[in-house]
Amino acid sequence: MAEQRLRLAVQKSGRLSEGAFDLLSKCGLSISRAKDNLYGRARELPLDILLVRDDDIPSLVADGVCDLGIVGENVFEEYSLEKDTPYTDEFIVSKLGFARCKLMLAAPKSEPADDPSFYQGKRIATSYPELTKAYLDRQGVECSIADMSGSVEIAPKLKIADAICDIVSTGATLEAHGLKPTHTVFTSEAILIKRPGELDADKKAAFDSLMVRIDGVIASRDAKYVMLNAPRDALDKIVDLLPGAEAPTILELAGRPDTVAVHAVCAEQVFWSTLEKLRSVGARSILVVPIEKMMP
Ligand code: PRT
Ligand code: ZN
Repeated sequence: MAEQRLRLAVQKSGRLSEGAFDLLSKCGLSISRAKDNLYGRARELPLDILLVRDDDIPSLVADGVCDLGIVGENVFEEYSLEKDTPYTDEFIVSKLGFARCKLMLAAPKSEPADDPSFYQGKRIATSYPELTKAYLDRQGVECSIADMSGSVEIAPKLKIADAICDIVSTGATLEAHGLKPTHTVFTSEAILIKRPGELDADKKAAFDSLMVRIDGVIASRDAKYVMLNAPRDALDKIVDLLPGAEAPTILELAGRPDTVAVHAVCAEQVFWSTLEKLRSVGARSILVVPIEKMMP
């Protein structure tokens, strides 16, 4: 029997596709795209990519057309609420750390909207009716929803709605339309979802290999290898300052028994301010080196 290939749904073009293809590339996968741009194929693993609209990804995975999907948590959660099924735990495999954004309520700048009660009885335009209603229900606020598929930010000006609930990243779009964000309804990033249930053996092997790579890419994203020299008596302070470092390697410098070299993998970002602090407690010759791949 022919080898079964894992199927992954990815947004064809938009705010998720660059991050998704960047992730696959960092996983060492080169994807050749079919001429129609609806389909891609990885060379290094039995993995096929379906290029689709992001809104279709949750149902493609839930219905078993695809085994996996990369989608915004906001779109997935909206779908779960719409289907009235607590899909979350079963489906979400991993948060992917890109396409971060917030779904926020926003009102015209002149309105006193600091308290959620401002939205009582108001008409709110959104592409996320379920998430919006669920949030306002929790606040004990009743409102009506104008369900729009795009250009939500123009609704108040057109008098279609009093306020909106939309995705915000920099806030520039709200600003340009005379709106201000007031409350965060949902915080989102790209996630990897998987259809529940067992995969057959070929697919399972490909999935396990893909996950080792994805976990490695995520773990090494902020990770740095830090090397420095330090007076032996400042060692405790220095190790405390290294962000997210476990068990650094300490080596004695030849001919200088009072000085040691410290080598550590820092799991979190290493900022300039951290280097300044390290220097102020005696560290010298500090090197911060990127890590390309990591595997536990
Ligand atoms: O065509 P298709 O249906 O596949 O794509 P789409 O147009 O529905 O989605 P797309 O590509 O715009 O967004 C896909 C996903 O990216 C969303 O579901 C979110 O999870 C995530 N994401 C991250 C964003 C943003 N950032 C974002 N800024 N989605 C939309 N925006 C919009 C925002 O609403 C605003 O209108 O981008 C505009 C600019 O935002 P500001 O705040 O930077 O001005
Ligand atoms: Zn969409």
